[in-house]
Amino acid sequence: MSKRNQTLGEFIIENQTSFKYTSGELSRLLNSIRLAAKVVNHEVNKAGLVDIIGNAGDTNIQGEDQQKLDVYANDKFIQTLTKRNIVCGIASEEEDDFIAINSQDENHQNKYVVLIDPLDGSSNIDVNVSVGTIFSIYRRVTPIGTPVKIEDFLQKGSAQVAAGYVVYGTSTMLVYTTGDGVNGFTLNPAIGSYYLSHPNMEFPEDGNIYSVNEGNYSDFPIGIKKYIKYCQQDEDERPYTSRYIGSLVSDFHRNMIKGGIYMYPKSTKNPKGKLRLLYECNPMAFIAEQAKGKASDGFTRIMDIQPTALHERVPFICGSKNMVEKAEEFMRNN
Ligand code: AHM
Ligand code: MG
Repeated sequence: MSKRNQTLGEFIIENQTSFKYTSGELSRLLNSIRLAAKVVNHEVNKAGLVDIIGNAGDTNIQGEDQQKLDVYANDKFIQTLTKRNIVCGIASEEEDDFIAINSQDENHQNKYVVLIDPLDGSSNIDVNVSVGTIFSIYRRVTPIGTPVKIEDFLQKGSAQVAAGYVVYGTSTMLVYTTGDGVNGFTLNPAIGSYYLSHPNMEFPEDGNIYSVNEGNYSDFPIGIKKYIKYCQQDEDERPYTSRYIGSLVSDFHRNMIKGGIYMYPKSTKNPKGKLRLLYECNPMAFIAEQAKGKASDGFTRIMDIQPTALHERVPFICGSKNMVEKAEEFMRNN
């Protein structure tokens, strides 16, 4: 039973037995993410004070400039997960290829792989706007005790055993699911502990917020254009309100609490959409569905898409169930 004011550490231990593959390994893994997120949080909060903002000079596989905090967060999560010897592989949005981890345990018994977007929304870092970390956990499909292979990472989202995000906002929160609902924990920075502040989070079935980068409007598919016009009509509960932070985690988090829809459709500039199926869409889709919301590419359930490459992108529509279904209706009929 979840109790408010329970710490995340206590919650993980208490709920370990309700997890279907009952395993201390997943708990240890979640604990490592909790720890790395605390360290990254400290650095994110210092960003305005020290000269850590700005480009690190590297370009990632998507051809985007990496900022120093991206690099820092990437290193921190990889280090923590590698050193603690609890996963057999990691894939990161910031790394070209996956990392196979040689367990120091001679039997190589680790069975989980982690996919991570260490610092999402990074274009917001140097303007003091919220950013986030997104993670996704799968059981490997290749035999335990052998080096991980690409197929361990290219699994459908429906195979996820856990997913979550950290939002570095006005307060820092860690929100995650192991397939048994969604719970949110707020960091008390004075003590350094996360406390259960949002038990059993759920998207309202309907909402009145739509989040999309309307700067790309002229490029959007006709179904999305018409849906946006529908959101703006003065009828029934509409017009809806538009809110777009440009940080997926923050836009999602707000919509889950208040009711809303987030869309990153394809466009001429991003013919497959912008967001990555493995690092961004699948974990957010798992959380959304566990919170009674929905996630789709406009036609297909996100978690049913068979990934074919580590860094592939998909159009993403996610949020309150009735709103996503309405957007899908516009996509189908146009
Ligand atoms: P990133 O992984 O490079 O940070 O990009 C992902 C971000 C999302 O957080 C956000 O929703 C979206 O990109 C914003 O894109 P845009 O600036 O094109 O609206
Ligand atoms: Mg990202």
